[in-house]
Amino acid sequence: MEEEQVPKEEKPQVDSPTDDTETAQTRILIKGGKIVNADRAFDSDVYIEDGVIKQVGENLIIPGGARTIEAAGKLIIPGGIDPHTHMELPFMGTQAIDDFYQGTKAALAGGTTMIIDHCIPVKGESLVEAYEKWRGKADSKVCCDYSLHVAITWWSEQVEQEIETVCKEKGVNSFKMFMAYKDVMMVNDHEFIQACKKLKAEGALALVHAENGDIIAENQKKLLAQGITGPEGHLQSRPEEVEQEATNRAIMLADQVNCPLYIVHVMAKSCADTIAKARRDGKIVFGEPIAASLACDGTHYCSHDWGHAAAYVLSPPLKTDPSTPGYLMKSLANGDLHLVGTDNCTFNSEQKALGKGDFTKIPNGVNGVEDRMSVIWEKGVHNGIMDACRFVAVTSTNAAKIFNMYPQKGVIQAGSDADIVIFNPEATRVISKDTHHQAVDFNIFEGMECHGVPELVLSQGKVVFEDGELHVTQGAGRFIPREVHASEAYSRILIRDKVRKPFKILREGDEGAGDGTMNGKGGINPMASEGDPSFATKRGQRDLHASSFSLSGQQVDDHVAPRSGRSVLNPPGGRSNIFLS
Ligand code: URQ
Ligand code: ZN
Ligand code: ZN
Repeated sequence: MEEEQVPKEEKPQVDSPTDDTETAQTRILIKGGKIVNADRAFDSDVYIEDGVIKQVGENLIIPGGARTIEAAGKLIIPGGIDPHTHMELPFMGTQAIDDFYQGTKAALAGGTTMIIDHCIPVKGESLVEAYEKWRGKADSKVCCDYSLHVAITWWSEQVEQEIETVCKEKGVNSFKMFMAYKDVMMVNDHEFIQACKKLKAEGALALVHAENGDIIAENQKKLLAQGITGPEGHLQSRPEEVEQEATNRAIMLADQVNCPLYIVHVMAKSCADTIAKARRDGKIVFGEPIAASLACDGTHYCSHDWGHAAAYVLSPPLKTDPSTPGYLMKSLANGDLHLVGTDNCTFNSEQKALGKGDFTKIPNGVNGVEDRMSVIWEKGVHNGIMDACRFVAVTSTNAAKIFNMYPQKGVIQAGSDADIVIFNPEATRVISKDTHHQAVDFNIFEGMECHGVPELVLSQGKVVFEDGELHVTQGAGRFIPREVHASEAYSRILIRDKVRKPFKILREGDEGAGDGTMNGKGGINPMASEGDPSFATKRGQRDLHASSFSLSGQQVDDHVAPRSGRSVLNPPGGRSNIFLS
């Protein structure tokens, strides 16, 4: 990895440090701060060596030569993990302007020390070849650690086989499907189901962009035909129910094949509620709002300044209901939603102008990767919706757990990577395109004053941001491989495999009919009433819990000869109430 060619205006990074500088760089003691992990906050010091947290505690005994950083009054938090970015994505006839270098540099400046980006094969393209291509783009540019979701934009036996290869050989455990972008990235329900079946078989997580791509295409045609060509057309082509229907459909389909599901960029109140209800029903689904949906609304699309309105175009669109950001933030705080992404996919004003006269050609995407941490602190913690521990959970720890990188990532503890932010909760900063480190010439949070400022950032144990200055090295970031079967998603899935069994009704003439059991072939018929001969019990014995009949007198299944050795599968919902062993 070559040293970064630092443009003149930037402070030269530490070049060829002498021995003691090298030691100071690799040995760091952070003193006097308050460590905030997802589970608790406590006063303690942190000792770091060679990129790893070696000790957490007070009065630490450490080797000589360490640099001491005083952090009294500051919070020591795990580096942010942004689970949803698209650096230099080729999209809608152009390419996202923030590449893997500038995008990760900006991430570090904002306190995010890892991104999970997307490898998106075009339809018909090999997933493995696309993966290698994306690695080739990113590895030499990233300034912080990263990983990749791989998109499934088409379906075939080859795709099915390559999913296995990507899981087993490329360190990827998360795959994205789009229900929108018809004819470009969209998969239909059959393809979505097949993909979920395969992902479940491999122990991987299905991510979904949930919008109904077919009705969007219809709406786009209708609106253009009516002469509505501005960014307000984007908003009207994708009303909230277009997102909510697809959210519900994706949850149902994935659950039917017992595949864990992750809904990206949750933009609507009704979608947060749909996810919450699904989880209450026992489904394994995670919801990811983004910084944009937690801090902005869709009134911008009606701006008379075309460029301003177009800058907010992303899909699903921001909602015009001004209570949406607060509602989503409360859903995030209470656990209905789980972690914050940004969907950082930036296009400059002249790129957005590709859609002048036709809103369907406005490249979709906004910024967020640099400002996410401060925006969530301001809108979530500073105004009392969540506490600091929940902030760490939703900006770092939950991503580490869901994508199977915990505790290497997402926590301040011995043995974890030294991706650490010294965070000043009382400091403020005003967000602006004029001061941000991103390449894009617009910032959707322009002018927003935020409490909660990263003052110093460590990436792999090296100081990469301090006193407002970046000291990054292009290509220093690593690709972080992720094993399948993340327990956050799969611990229950595997149990459900055992419990969720279909039942079979045996009818007159069927083999085993009339003996009251399901002939060992099916679960107990939950619809059978006590008088029904198929009111089965296991091995012909009475299920004292299944009905109120007493032990004395004629019994509903006296005609059933006691049987031994026959086991029946459990009824839907598990083996509760089965008295029998
Ligand atoms: O859909 C996505 O997540 C990508 C293509 C970014 N653009 C967007 O509008 N969300
Ligand atoms: Zn999307
Ligand atoms: Zn995205």
